[in-house]
Amino acid sequence: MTDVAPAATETIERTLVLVKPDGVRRGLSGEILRRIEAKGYTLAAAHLLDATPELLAAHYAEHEGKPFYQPLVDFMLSGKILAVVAEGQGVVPGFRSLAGATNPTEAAPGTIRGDLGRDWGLKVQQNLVHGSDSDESAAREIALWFPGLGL
Ligand code: IDP
Repeated sequence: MTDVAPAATETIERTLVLVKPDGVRRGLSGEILRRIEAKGYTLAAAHLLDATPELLAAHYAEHEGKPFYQPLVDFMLSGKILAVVAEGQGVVPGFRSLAGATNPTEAAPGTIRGDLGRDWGLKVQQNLVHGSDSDESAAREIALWFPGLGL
């Protein structure tokens, strides 16, 4: 593998990864970080925290009003979350490829959700991870989960 530091002019791409409470509870945080690093991305920041209703309302604003919204918020409040900023060229789509499809039953083998997730018959997809869906979302979400970091 080539291991080349970015040129000074290269824009550093970042994404927000969340290891959701099911991932932390099941002891999968290390395995998920291992996959991010094994792919060649760099961990720029990480912290374990309890989310608040206010933080989740901002993070999931686009889903407000959907049937799974309140179960999703309740699930995200049910335990610790590991919030991570990962860096690297193409990391936004790249991490979503690593994560796999939203529904872990449909997620391809080889992906985090496909290998490690399943349907638990609950009202929300407990699918282990979140990854930002665009550079704009990443910037917004990193500011929410890492206020004051200045990234
Ligand atoms: P993503 O996490 O794959 O980007 P989004 O559509 O942004 O998926 O949905 C956010 C989260 O809401 C999902 O990761 C999942 O936990 C939950 N979710 C999404 N769609 C459904 C659904 O149809 N039923 C139950 N939960 C859902």
